[in-house]
Amino acid sequence: MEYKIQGKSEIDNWETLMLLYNSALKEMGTKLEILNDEFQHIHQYNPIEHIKVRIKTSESIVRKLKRKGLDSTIENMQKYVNDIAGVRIICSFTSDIYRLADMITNQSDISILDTRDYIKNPKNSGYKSYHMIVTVPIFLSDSVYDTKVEIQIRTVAMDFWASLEHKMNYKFSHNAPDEIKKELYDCSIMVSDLDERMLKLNEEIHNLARLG
Ligand code: 0O2
Repeated sequence: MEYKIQGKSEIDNWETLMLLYNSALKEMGTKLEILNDEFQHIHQYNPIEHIKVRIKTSESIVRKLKRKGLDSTIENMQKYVNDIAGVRIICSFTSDIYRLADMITNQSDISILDTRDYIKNPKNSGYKSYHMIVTVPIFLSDSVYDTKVEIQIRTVAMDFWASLEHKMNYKFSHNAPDEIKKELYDCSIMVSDLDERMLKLNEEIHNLARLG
């Protein structure tokens, strides 16, 4: 997907680029905190367990561009690397994921560029998560820049699985033995099962507590 930071003037240096992405993470972090607080205020519970933010390292940005057959220019970074600024939101239940995605979509200053539902359509590895590529406006002294952020929303169980799979790929340089990949895939089925059962259980607890 091709997208360039939209602003009055071109971004042509690394420092300004990083300033924008760091600011976009701060903006998104504040927005999410407010949504979580409002949800707590109305429904007496927090849909967000915790939030992790990160800026992709320069090495990782260069690697991604190389993989796509592109030169490491500031322009290509803005256009083709969607996850330089990344926010990971961890929830308790799958229903919270879709609730949060809707709340983010409803923010009038956020534009949704792309969504990928790896929960309804998991990757072959078993990877599950809900991904959104959004832009958030960053107001500098003389310009406004719509800056891209990748948001990954997943349950605690999905996050646990993805961390181990990430570690496996790192340790084996994406060449893990088949039996380990198979075992991890089986675990991803257990993760889906656990998420489904915990959601049902939560609903039952909620209903019983309301009656009693
Ligand atoms: P890192 O080290 O986390 O930054 P695209 O260029 O948009 O076509 P892209 O960016 O690979 O392709 O999109 P995708 O598939 O939505 O993945 C974006 C990010 O999601 C990845 O960033 C990972 O963080 C995470 N992810 C995607 N697939 C997997 C997976 O199978 N296992 C795990 N553990 N994480 C995954 P990076 O840059 O690959 O990695």
